Amino acid sequence: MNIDENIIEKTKFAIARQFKIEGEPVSVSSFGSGHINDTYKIKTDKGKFGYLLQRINHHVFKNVDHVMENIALVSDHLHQKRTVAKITDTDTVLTPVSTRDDKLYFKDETGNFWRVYYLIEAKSYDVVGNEAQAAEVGRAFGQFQNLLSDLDATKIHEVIPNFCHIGSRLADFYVAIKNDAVNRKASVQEEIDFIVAREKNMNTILDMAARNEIPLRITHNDTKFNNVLLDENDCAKCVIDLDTVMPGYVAYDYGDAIRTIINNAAEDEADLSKITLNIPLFKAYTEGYFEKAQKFLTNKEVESLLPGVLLFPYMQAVRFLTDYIQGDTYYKIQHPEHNLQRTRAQLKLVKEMELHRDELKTIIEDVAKQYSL
Ligand code: ADP
Ligand code: GN1
Ligand code: MG
Repeated sequence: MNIDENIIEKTKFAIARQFKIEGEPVSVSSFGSGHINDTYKIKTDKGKFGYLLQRINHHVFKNVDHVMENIALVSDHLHQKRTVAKITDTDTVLTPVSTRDDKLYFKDETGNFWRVYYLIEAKSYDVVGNEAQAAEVGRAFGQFQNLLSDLDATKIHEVIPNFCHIGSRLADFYVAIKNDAVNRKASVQEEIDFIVAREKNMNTILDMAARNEIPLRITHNDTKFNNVLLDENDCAKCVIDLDTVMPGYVAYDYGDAIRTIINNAAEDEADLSKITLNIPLFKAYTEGYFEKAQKFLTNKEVESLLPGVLLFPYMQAVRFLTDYIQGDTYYKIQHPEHNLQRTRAQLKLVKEMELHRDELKTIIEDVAKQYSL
């Protein structure tokens, strides 16, 4: 345990007490497998709620006020919409708990930022188990976008500018290569060449946007499978991880979700032969997604979905490799070569997508046709 972790360990209980939680915290334990924030489950000695404490990664989210304002706005909007529309599904809304002095986060004396959510008794999975789960997560993200489609986008802060902008991600990649801060460039030339060779094919969504063919909506921007909680019957309970809710294109959310749904292996699988496409899961997610998203999708947005699918494993590889080349400063890693292993896994996914491109296109078109899109 380093000094930083030691301080956190000692102060977690005190931090939990800063929030309006019922009862006294009796245990605070590490939780989840996110790559960005530090997450802890809090148990208390009384009350009907459990809580989730998070240390917000303020190196990634530089303006914590903006992050929390976005989350509160989205959470309130989702609560309101569900009441007005009398939505009685079993799913629920991610809800922050405020501090005893009515703030959305607590800043400790060492400069760390903390927040608390009500704990939702449900599970997240890194790899999809079956088609029912894929369809349910498709419905959850479709419904999420649908319920946010009338939220005033000007009220949302762009917490990480150009978060899904491939041009910007590639620019960062080239800066990392140029600086070669930890002398790793020479060892990843094959991966660099692979990325450079495909650069020109990755602008479809930005080109469509530049021609005003697709609208800017409010999107989640981190739609990996483990950002939806499922209950014991595999029903979606809640879309979580609202840190990156920002204006974006629906193809971004669809593409990032498919990146984790369609992969027969984990995002960071070391054995590349295991990274193959699970087409039935792809179809199930697409059907679930359209069930909810057909309410607002335009024909051009439907056309943008396949480019989104091809873009996201590529962009994720660019991001992981950039981090590897610059010395692992962004994502949490479990071992020194983790970001390279993640890069290789995502590049294998790109290759698989390229091979099955036509098959994927036909499935999207067939599902869209059912809704005359
Ligand atoms: P990160 O940005 O690091 O991915 P998340 O907000 O996604 O952080 O949280 C990490 C994990 O914590 C999630 O994958 C999920 O398992 C769990 N989690 C997050 N929010 C809740 C919640 N309100 N209730 C229950 N579990 C949650
Ligand atoms: C991060 O926070 P988490 O683990 O859900 C990242 C996403 C990446 C993802 C790759 C703020 O998501 O953009 O797609 O890792 N979040 C941020 O697993 O950068
Ligand atoms: Mg997450």
